Amino acid sequence: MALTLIQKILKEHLVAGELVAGSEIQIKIDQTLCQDATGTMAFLELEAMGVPRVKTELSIQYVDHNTNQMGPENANDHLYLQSICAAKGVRYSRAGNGICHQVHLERFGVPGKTLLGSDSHTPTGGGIGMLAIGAGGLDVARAMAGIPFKLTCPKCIGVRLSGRLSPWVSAKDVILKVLEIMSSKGNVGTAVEYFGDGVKTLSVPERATITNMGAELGVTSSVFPSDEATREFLCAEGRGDAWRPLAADEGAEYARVIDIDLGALVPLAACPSNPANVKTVAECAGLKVSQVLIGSCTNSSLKDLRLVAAMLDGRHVSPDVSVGIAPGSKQVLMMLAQDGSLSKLIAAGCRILESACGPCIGMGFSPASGTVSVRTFNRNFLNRTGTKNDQCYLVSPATAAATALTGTLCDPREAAKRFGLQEPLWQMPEKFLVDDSMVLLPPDEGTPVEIVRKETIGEPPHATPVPDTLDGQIVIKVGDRITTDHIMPAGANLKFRSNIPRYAQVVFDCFNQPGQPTFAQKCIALRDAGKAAVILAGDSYAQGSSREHAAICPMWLGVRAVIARAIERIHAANLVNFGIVPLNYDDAGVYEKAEEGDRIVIEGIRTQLEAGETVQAKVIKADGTVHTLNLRCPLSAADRELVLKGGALA
Ligand code: MIC
Ligand code: SF4
Repeated sequence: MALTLIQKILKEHLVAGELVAGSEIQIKIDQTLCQDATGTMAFLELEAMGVPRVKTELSIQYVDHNTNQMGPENANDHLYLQSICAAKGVRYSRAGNGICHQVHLERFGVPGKTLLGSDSHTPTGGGIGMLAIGAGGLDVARAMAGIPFKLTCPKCIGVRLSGRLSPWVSAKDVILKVLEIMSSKGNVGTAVEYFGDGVKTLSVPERATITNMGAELGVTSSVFPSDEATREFLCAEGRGDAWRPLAADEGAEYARVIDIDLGALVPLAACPSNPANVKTVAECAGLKVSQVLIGSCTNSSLKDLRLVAAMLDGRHVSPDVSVGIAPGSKQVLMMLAQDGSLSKLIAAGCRILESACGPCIGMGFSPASGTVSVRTFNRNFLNRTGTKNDQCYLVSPATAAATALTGTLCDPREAAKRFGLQEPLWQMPEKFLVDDSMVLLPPDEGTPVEIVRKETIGEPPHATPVPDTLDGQIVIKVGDRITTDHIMPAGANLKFRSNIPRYAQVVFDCFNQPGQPTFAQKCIALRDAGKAAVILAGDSYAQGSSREHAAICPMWLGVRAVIARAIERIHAANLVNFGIVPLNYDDAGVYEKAEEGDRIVIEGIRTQLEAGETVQAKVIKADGTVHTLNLRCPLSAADRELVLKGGALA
C-alpha cells in the first residue's frame, strides 16, 4: 500500500498497535527536547521515576523561556537543570544559545527520526522531515526513560503546494492561509503533510515557519519531505551526513487534500485574538501601531532577519513605534553581526533582545494599554502579551518591517513602492557559522555529579486515586477556545514553574474578579471540605501550549474532572497523566444545563469508567432541581485505568 511520509516514519518507529487512523499506537522516540519552563518538572518527574540515565539517541535541555526575571528563581532553575542533565546523560543548551526549536533545527534535527518535545512548537522539526511532536513534560520524561510514546494514529491531511511565492509574500503567509482554511479547532487526531511542486521552491527556514505554526492548527504534527533543499541546509550546518531523502509514496492517499497556489497568496495577518482569525494585510492597512516585535521560534531565522535588516537599511523606524528584535539563536545573531545586518538594525532604531523567547511568552515588552502590537510570533491569545485586553496581530517579517517603517500596519508591497525597496534574494549560506560551545555535553556515565536543588525547586505532586463517587462543584464555566494561557498564565508568573503550590494560586487568574474569591481559593475551600472541583468548558478546551502545569496546578487544587465539548490532544494527555478525568459531551444541552456553583455528582465513576466510555453525571441546582448529563470519557481502556489510579506518576 502506498504510504504518506508520516505513515512511513510512524511505521519505522511502530512499537505497538496498527497504523489505522484513530487507533491507539505506540512509537519509539529517537530524540527528546525540553525547554526550561517545562523542563524542571520533566526532570523532577524523571527523578521520581528512578531513571538513572536517559535511553534515547539524543536528549537535550534548552534554556530559552525563563531567562531574565527578577528574583533567584530563573537562575535556580538553570543550576538544577545543568546539574541534572549532567547526571542523566542529557545535553544542556545554556541561556543565550537560542530558542529550542531554532537551535534544534540547526544543530540536531535528523530527517526521518522521531522527536518528542515538552513544547507545543516541537513540530518545527518537520521542516527537515522529522516527525516531531509536542507533549507534556511527563510524557517526555517517559520517552527519555525509553518508554514508547502513546498517541492516536493521526489521519493525514495533505497540503499540495504549487507555484512560487510572489515578491514580499512569505512562508508566514502560507501557514496563515492554512490556518484560515483549517481553523484552529476541530483538528485533534490529524497531522499535516506538505507535498507538490511548490515544496522545492521553499527553503528549510521557510518550511520550519510553516511546520512551527502547525501547532496553532491543533494537529499532532506537520511534515515536509526531505529533499535537495534539506540536504543543502544540513550541509551548510556541517551535518550533511544526517541527510536522507524522504517523501510520500507515489499514490499515497490523504484524508483530505488542500490545494494552495503559492503564487496566488498575498500578505496576511492573524487579527486579535486567535491565530486563525486571518485577514489580508491590505484589509487592515492603516491601523496605527505602537510596537513591532520580530523573533520567536516562528520567524527568527537568518533569512528572516536579513530580510528585515535589508528593508531597514539606511532608514529609521517610525518615531511612534518601538521595535524589538530577538534573533532565534546564537548562530543567527553571530551571522547578523558578521555580515553587518546587526548594525543596520541598530542604526535603524531597533532594540536588540537576547536570543530567547522573550516577549513571545510575556517576558517584557508588554504593549501600552489600548495600543496595537504587531508581531512575527505564532500566538496572539488575549492578554498573552502581558497587557490586559491587548490587540496583537501576527504577521510575516516583511510585513513587520514595513509596519516598523510606516507606523501603521502596512503591506510590504506598498512599503516597497513607497521606499523603492527590492526584495533581497535569499541565498543559503555555503556554511553557517557553527559554534556549539554553549551546548554542554554530559560527562561519562558513572561520573559523580552533585544535583543543585535550591529552595525554589519543589517536588512534583501526584494525585490520589479517583474516588468511587465524585461529589463536588462546578467551580468555573468557560466558553469555547479556552487556551492554556487562560488556564495557567505565563509572563511574570512563569518563574513559579518549579513551585506548584505557588503557581497554582494563579490558575484561571484572568477570570478572577477583584474582591471575589479566586478560582484557587474556591477550589481549596472545596478540597478542605473533602469535595471535588470540576471545570466546565465549551469547544476546543486548552488550545496552545504543552504546559502540563495546566493539569498539575488544577490537580493540586483538587480538580478531579474537566467536562468540555472537546479537549485538545496534549492537554487531554496531561490530564490523564495527573489523574484528572477528561469528559466530553456531544449534546450542547449539557453546557446549557450546568452553571458555575452547581453541585455535581458522578455516582460510581470508577465502575462506570471500568465498564466503558459512557459516564452519567447529575447536576443539582440550589433549588434542588436535578439534571442528568450524558458524558463520554474519550480514552482507551488502559488510559481510563491510568486516570483512575491518579495518573502516570501516581
Ligand atoms: C508557549 O509558546 O506557549 C510555550 C511557553 O512555549 C509553551 C510551553 C510552556 O508553557 O512552557 C508551549 O508552546 O508549549
Ligand atoms: Fe518560545 Fe514563543 Fe516559541 Fe513558545 S512560541 S517556544 S514562547 S518562542
